Amino acid sequence: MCGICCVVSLSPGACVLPDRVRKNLTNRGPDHSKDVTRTVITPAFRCLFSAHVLHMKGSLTPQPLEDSAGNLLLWNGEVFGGLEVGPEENDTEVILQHLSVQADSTGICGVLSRVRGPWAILYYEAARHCIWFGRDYFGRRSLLWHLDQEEVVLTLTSVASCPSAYEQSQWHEVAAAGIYRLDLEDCARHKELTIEFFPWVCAADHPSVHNPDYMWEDLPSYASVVPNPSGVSLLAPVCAMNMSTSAPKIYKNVQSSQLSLEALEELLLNTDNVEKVNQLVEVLSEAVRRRVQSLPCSSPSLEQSGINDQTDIAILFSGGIDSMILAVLADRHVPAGKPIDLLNVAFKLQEAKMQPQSSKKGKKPNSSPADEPCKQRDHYLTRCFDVPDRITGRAGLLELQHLSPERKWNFLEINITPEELQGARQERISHLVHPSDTVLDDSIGCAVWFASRGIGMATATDCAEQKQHTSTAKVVLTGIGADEQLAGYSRHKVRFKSDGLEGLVKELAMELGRISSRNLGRDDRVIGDHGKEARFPYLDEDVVSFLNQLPVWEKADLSLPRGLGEKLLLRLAARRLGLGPSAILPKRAMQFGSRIAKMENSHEKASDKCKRLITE
Ligand SMILES: *[C@@H]1O[C@H](CO)[C@@H](O)[C@H](O)[C@H]1NC(C)=O
Ligand SMILES: *[C@@H]1O[C@H](CO)[C@@H](O)[C@H](O)[C@H]1NC(C)=O
Ligand SMILES: CC(=O)N[C@H]1CO[C@H](CO)[C@@H](O)[C@@H]1O
Repeated sequence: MCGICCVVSLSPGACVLPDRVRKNLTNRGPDHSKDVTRTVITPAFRCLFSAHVLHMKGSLTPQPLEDSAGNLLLWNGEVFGGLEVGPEENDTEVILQHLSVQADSTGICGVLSRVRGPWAILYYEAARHCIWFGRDYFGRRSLLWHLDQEEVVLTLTSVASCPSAYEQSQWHEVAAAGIYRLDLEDCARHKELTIEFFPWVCAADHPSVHNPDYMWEDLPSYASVVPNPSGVSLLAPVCAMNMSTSAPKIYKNVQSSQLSLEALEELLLNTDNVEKVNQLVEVLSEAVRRRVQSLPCSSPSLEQSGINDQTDIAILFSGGIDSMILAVLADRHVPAGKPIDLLNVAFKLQEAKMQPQSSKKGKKPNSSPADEPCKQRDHYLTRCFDVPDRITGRAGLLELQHLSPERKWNFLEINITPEELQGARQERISHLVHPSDTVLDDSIGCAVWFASRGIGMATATDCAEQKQHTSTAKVVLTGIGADEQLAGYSRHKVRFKSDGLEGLVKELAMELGRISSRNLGRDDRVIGDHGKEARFPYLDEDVVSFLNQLPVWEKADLSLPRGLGEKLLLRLAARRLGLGPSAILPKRAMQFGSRIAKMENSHEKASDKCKRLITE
């Protein structure tokens, strides 16, 4: 994980990175910072490249990385496949080597098409004075742009900050629809920023569906985005979605229309299902393996102090099926002696309000005056943090302990009071979430920020005592992408009821297409702020290709009851992996499961602009 940034200026004024942006960038890459500039006199342009590196593994590779020809690379990504990266090699170096030998844009697009894994890139091609920038096919890493209203200045950065009230110009996400190139000499000659667009396409002969103009709003008059003149594109790393809707007539799923484990079992008897389920388990397992084995080195200070049960891997954990499957698969691949952190966030329930002081939260066993005695097994806990995700999280923990009793599972109860939420939102989260700005972005952004920070109460295995625990894991697995691909949301059922399979499959294709702008950029900015790296196994290229090639009726059957029909194939996989009740838990969105939505104004719509995100 890194913070990368570049300021391009055709104006005589200064070419500087605002301090506020720099500060936020440094959080993402606390281990090494460096600035490099490039200046050309005629025609005049200047660029400032600023890189902030989080050291993940091997020896630290400083960025911007420069080669002998003067090419510069700022790479915020991971190569999980596609290009050979030897055990002693660094992926940043390998990417630069590949890019710097390319003679033209086809070559550059070819290299980036081959990478498997998340990335955002800034690349300065010295010989042609070109800057390339963009994000991977799904947009798993953040990249924002900003164009000055008066001066000809473009800023690109992983994370920004909220504009203050008197600033008009907004930050925008760089659309993960392709990559972009600025020919600086050409731009400087015309005193205009012409951004050439190279789209992702699904097959070599497939025309691009993206219209670049539409993705870049509010351009000042000196800037434009145009298709690249040679019609070069990048080949998408996944196959196109199977849009077939002609489900075989005999395709019936289950006798009993009851929501039960027996119903799942019955479905698993169908041999056709078994094969698909096994394939899904295999491809997901491999995706998790790549993400848990490509690891940060342990931080030297901890190594010296001899702490050896340091955790490397944490999972955003609600106890729901998506996170349970990640936990079971991580257990396969994380070395036996290593603990795994399960991050479970809860916002204080208002109806069970107790002492207002946040410092006393969670410490006093059953001290809540008016409340019924706590029914949960953790007697220390007052009911006020027993949100739905906490309850399913604990049940999930029991299932995991049963399946893998040797593993040390650190179930972290992360309890957040309204005061703490407000403070962190104002000071940090609003800046990180920006330019995402809806009520939903606020809820999820805050929930994910607190969860991934990983400070909470951990229960010892014997349940006797809880103590404060801080997760040391630099890698955070999240289950995002499962609902979008396997029809987990209630809106999918609504769409299915009104428009049948055809409506459903269109909805799924649309949602996968916009997942970067809806979720991934935001989540990357939020998690990256802790100097940690978000990894998304459900968005592994092989997993997506496997699911894309299946017809929709094999992924979900929305005529079945809730808790069974949505994400059906994943539920079957969960059962196959030995999971019990969690395999048939209905989907619950994080903002409701963690009860953060309950803390706020209940009359808001999720898509409204969130007033709380506006800073003074
Ligand atoms: C490459 O170097 C960067 C910076 O030191 C580090 O974060 C990254 O994990 C390294 N990658 C590999 C594959 O060694
Ligand atoms: C889509 O699914 C149908 C039904 O399984 C299958 O016959 C067809 O080959 C699939 N199409 C693609 C492009 O994979
Ligand atoms: C996360 C973080 O450090 N955010 C900072 C971003 O920049 C603004 C403006 O300087 C600060 O107020 C935030 O704290």
